Amino acid sequence: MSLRAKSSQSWIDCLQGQVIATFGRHYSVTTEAGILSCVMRGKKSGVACGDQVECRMTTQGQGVIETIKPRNSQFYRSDAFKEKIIAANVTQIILVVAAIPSFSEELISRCLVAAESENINALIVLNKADLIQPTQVAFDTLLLYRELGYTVLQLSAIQSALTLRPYLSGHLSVLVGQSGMGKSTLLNALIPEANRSTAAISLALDSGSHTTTYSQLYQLDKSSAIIDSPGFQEFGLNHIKEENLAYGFAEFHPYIGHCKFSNCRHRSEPGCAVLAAQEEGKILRKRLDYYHKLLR
Ligand SMILES: Nc1nc2c(ncn2[C@@H]2O[C@H](COP(=O)(O)OP(=O)(O)O)[C@@H](O)[C@H]2O)c(=O)[nH]1
Ligand SMILES: [Mg+2]
Ligand SMILES: [Zn+2]
Repeated sequence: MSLRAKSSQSWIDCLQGQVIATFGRHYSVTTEAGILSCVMRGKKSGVACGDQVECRMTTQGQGVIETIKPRNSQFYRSDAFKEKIIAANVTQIILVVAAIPSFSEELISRCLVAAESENINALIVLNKADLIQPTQVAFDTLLLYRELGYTVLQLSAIQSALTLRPYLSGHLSVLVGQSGMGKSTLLNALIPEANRSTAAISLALDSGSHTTTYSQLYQLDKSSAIIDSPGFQEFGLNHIKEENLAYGFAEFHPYIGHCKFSNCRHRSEPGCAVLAAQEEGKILRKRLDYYHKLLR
């Protein structure tokens, strides 16, 4: 075979695709040749739903991911041992909370820090609004996030998800939050044919069960898609470098870069613009304290 023919052959073999589901180390990739069930070259992990990849078909319906293209964003969480990528290239996280089972405020704060530090838009959905009394209480506890400028949408996924629909337009969104909050129910309301499995919550344990075991991306229309992800109960931020942590706080943004020292960590340094903003009442004491807590 001539060199020329060989190179054009490898060009034909190479397919552009997007990862739409991750099952352990197996990935579904949509390509112009249809959906391929792929593994990653060299059995490496770290492929995520939303990744743009180059892959090669090996046999009918199967392939190998050769490369992951540079990501526009990566939404990570860490546990004690390592970082776990939740989704790649998302432009928006939809943080799903509900009054029952109860949600963790700490988890919300941490998710928002992770989103902000990657420049990902964040939206809070207070689901199960049909549970009127407890939802009212939950809505009040979300006041801080509304004050910070985050939208908090109340809806009942078992009734309708229509109020959420306009916020999804033009975005690659990912549903995140604790198990049992109703992420999969919400996804089914948006895309009935998705048929995601959902599970009853345990009132005794005040928690949901991990029914969703893999992430999957669903196209809503030409320019919008949404990913359902398994729930989590902890959200570590070890993956965020100390010098980037302040970016996790949206309201700090106007002041970052205006401190006297370029490596300012906004603890007690002289000439710190962030500390000055807090003293002028432009940053809540509570948020600065929370930043310091995470810094430690
Ligand atoms: N009352 C009520 N229950 C809901 C609503 N949405 C979901 N659920 C219930 O909450 C439980 C957990 O839902 P699921 O979608 O599996 O949560 P996920 O773990 O976040 O994906 C299921 O029993 C759902 O029927 C809602 O809007 N109202
Ligand atoms: Mg689920
Ligand atoms: Zn500073």
